[in-house]
Amino acid sequence: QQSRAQSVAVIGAPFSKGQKRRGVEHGPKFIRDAGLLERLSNLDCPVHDLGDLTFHHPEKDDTCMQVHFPRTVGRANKLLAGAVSSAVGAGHTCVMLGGDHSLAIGSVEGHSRQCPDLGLIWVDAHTDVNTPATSPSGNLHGQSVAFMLKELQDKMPDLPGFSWMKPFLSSRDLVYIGLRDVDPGEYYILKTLGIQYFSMRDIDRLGIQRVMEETLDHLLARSQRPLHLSFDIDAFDPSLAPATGTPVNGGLTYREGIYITEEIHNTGLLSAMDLVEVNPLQGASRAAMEATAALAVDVIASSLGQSRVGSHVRVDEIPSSK
Ligand code: HAR
Ligand code: MN
Ligand code: MN
Ligand code: MN
Repeated sequence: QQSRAQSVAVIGAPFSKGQKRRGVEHGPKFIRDAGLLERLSNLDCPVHDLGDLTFHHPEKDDTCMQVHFPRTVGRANKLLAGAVSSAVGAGHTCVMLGGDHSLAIGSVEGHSRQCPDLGLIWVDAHTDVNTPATSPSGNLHGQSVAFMLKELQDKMPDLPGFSWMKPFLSSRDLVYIGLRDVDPGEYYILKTLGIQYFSMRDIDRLGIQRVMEETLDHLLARSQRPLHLSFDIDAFDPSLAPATGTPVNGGLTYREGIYITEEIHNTGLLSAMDLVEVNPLQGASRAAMEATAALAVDVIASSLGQSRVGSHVRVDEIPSSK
């Protein structure tokens, strides 16, 4: 286990126009209120809270090729990409608090400006790889990965709001974990591009230890490279993470989720991460909402080195009783 005392930057992205449910824009505030900064201050790395981004929404943003709010989502991601790129360029491990998962477009793009060879680990119930033409909903949070993949370039229309970016990721540089709700078009894309994925069924068969071994082997066997973790809280079972927009039964246990982040931390290569889709208004009760936010804090802290055995604050002797 490496323990570089890499500094951390936290960026809040209160944004919800990648989907239709209100409330996910409050994610950053609820994750902070659940004690994120305090928890990170217990790790051995300096933490910089860069605050929340301010998104300016265009007045008129008509649906285009069935895609909702393309200009709003495109513009927000352009802003976020710049912020993530600066944070990573300044040497920080960047933590982006969403917001909905369309924000990964900007977060991963900004990261890749500094680290063009990054590998992406997408932990989610969903693949979020619909193109505008395969999307059943028109929601951009279900299409984020399609904007990134070079192999899908000729399937992607030129949408207003997205002229600032072009695809930057190869399908071999991506691994999915936790899948259990994949649309027909998405399954076709997974298979034809040969994307590495571990569904919940695969986790049942192989166990999470083997899944992480194969995930890291797939991304790191040829060479060490920076990692981006994009963690959708709906990867967890809804009993653990009820406050999210599109819960799907049969998700990750607490221990599976934390094992994933511990293994990623232990590579010493985590360079940026997203924690998205915490929607406090979707929780049935205050307790449900707070449990989801607390889980998000655990995922982030564990990704950054909080360990289940000991912590980074070292004790060198047992104080004498005399
Ligand atoms: N696949 C569906 C769509 O494209 C639903 C995906 C959205 N839900 C998410 N993404 N939270 O991970 O609309
Ligand atoms: Mn460590
Ligand atoms: Mn998602
Ligand atoms: Mn999801």
